[in-house]
Amino acid sequence: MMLLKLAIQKSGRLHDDSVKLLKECGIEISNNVKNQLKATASNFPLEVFFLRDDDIPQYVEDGVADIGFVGENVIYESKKNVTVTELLGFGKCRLSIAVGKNEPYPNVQCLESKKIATSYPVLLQKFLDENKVNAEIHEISGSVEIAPGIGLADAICDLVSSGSTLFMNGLQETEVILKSESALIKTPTLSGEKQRILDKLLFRIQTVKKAKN
Ligand code: PRT
Ligand code: ZN
Repeated sequence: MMLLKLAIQKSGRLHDDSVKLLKECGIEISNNVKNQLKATASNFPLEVFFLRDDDIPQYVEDGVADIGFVGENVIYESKKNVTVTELLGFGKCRLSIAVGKNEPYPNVQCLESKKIATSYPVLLQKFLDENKVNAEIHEISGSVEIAPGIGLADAICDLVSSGSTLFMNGLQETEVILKSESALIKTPTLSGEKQRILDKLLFRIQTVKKAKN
């Protein structure tokens, strides 16, 4: 029996919505998925792998997983050769630039020669290049929002959803460089048989999405 291999986040902001979407598609996977590395659906030809979200594009590019559910921010930052096949409607956020709330920000040119802290150096560099701005990118892996307050950077580029983290750190959002939500990505080469399983899954996902609109 051929199984389509799906990678989803093991734990974190996308995990519950990923499992919920499968459930809404009528796909049953065992209850206690949190402590497992993989699970097989009982009523659909699907095997689910639980991974760090950052690792999902690589696994899908390599074909270790056929498809994955992961944020567009992670997909485009990774530069992996995968196809975004369907947007999933959860995990919505934006990748934005923010500066101190009292800093003047007339336009993007005011970032010239500034230090910007981010976990998204690829997407930030692309944005700066498109706007012909030279700035110094400081790559840090977490707690980006505190960087201006401790004198590590003049600005940040980080994910925002409600905006309360920026507010609590005395920052103002000045540019949105990417709007992101979770997406289904697909490996570059999929056998005909697996593509047919994927088509069935996509049909169900589209039906679930339509019912929500
Ligand atoms: O362990 P693993 O590597 O799998 O998870 P992770 O810790 O890297 O990621 P996780 O679970 O935090 O986020 C997974 C994905 O959720 C992200 O890649 C985004 O696609 C999506 N997402 C949606 C968000 C947010 N909203 C979000 N608000 N990811 C992070 N945040 C953070 C943001 O970085 C900031 O620190 O929340 C804070 C801001 O939130 P607000 O509401 O205060 O603006
Ligand atoms: Zn991650």
